[in-house]
Amino acid sequence: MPISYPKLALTALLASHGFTSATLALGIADLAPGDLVITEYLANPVGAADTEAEYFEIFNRRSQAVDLTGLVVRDDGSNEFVVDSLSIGAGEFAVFSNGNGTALGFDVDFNYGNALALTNGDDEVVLSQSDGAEIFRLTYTDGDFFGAGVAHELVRVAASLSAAAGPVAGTNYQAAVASLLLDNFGSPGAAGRTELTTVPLPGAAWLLGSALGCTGAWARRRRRTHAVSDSRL
Ligand SMILES: [Ca+2]
Ligand SMILES: [Ca+2]
Ligand SMILES: [Ca+2]
Repeated sequence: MPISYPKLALTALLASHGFTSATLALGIADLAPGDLVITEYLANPVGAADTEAEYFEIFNRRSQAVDLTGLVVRDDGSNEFVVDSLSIGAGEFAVFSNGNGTALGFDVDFNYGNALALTNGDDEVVLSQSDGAEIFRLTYTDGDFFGAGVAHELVRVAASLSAAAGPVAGTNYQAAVASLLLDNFGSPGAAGRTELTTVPLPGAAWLLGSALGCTGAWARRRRRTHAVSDSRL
């Protein structure tokens, strides 16, 4: 017969044995290729400037929270920034934008300012560890393949998917259909049309992780603004 523990009692029990959210949250160095996936991008917003309304979305495939501090985000040119403080819950999304999201009506988890641009033609967004090891690579050759203002949504978060390409060069992404403001379409912070899969944990680890996950202690998300010049749009 299954044993049921009250949530707070179990959390206190775990804490008394030295388990904390910091103990169980993963760091960037713990990740394997494909553990973080870029599930959506909007390179060419309409009705708002490219310099304030571009965004991309990261999905955490792991069944544990991930502390993204130290995550390097770059392209193959001069765009690059390092995440200074942000956590992403198990099976959750984080929205990265060069603005605050108000123009198109969505919430932003990390504002990278002008440190990175999503070129409307061809571009890349690479998520990597500090030593350069790539966790995920998005490559595209047509930044508004479905028309200006239509975000590209990943079709499926397939197992071991660590690189994906936009339409023309590849078929990993499809047109978003959910409405944003100013006749833009996308699902920043939500699955939209993307079919999700996550990496399962062994039973005992899942129990500990879900008990602490209920506390919400590690689910913090902070917004940061950076000022690094780059003129590519
Ligand atoms: Ca752009
Ligand atoms: Ca770029
Ligand atoms: Ca989405």
